[in-house]
Amino acid sequence: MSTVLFQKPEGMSDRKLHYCPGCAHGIVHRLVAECVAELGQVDNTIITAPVGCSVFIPNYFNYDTIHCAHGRAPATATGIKRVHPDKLVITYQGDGDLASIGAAEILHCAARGEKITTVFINNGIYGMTGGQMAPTTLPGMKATTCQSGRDVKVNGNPIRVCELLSTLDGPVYIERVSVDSAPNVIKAKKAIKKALECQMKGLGFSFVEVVSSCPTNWGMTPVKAMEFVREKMIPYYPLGVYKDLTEEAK
Ligand SMILES: Cc1ncc(C[n+]2csc(CCOP(=O)(O)OP(=O)(O)O)c2C)c(N)n1
Ligand code: SF4
Repeated sequence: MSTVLFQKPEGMSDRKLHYCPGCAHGIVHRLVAECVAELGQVDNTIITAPVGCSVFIPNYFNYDTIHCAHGRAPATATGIKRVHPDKLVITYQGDGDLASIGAAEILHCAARGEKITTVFINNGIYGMTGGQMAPTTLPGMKATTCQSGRDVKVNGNPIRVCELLSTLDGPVYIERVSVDSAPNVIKAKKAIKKALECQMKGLGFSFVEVVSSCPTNWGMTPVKAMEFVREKMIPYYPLGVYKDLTEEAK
């Protein structure tokens, strides 16, 4: 008799992930899949694929998937959820996708309190297109479009999305997490699960930001990139719960 020590969660395909070593996307994919499976929603989930490094989401999840134009996932998900209120609808978006070209989409979706869940990958850069500055690029951080480092006087200030969305009345649950360490991976999973449960209970819009790494475009080894997440990204993007109306909304 053989013992299974490790396997992919139900709902994830056997395809090999294409992500660079040390990229957070693969970790977050797995967390989403574990939560969906534990909630018994594998056959009831629809996830949007963004334009960005996670564009191949349809290869990795066995759920129904839909490709959205860059930044437009919240609008697409709104339509899907309104037509199929019993489905678990997730948008998975990078920071170029969500906080730049899609800023208006996420803002209005959150303000409307659409009963969907957004998983937001903040890696401080445009990964897929080769490392241009994102709305989340830290002051002083280098990108191909600010090679001496982001100068806030010229390039403007970064946007803290959790703080911004938590000023709106529509969201029910907003948390910022990271996957830089094993304890934080466990916390990230709890946050994603809680966000999905919010949706299953019909409470309203739920949002989880994951402070992530892009070793390739940061020009770092995977280990150094995780240190950068801890030492630079998290102090600027503090982890924690920004809004939780789950008790009141019951
Ligand atoms: C309408 C439109 N504008 C711009 C692009 C080019 N584009 C593709 S991916 C991308 C940035 C992706 O960065 P991000 O959303 O942060 O995701 P990551 O790759 O870092 O995961 C851009 C600007 C596009 N495909 N479509
Ligand atoms: S370029 Fe960055 S975001 Fe894209 S797969 Fe590689 S490490 Fe991940």
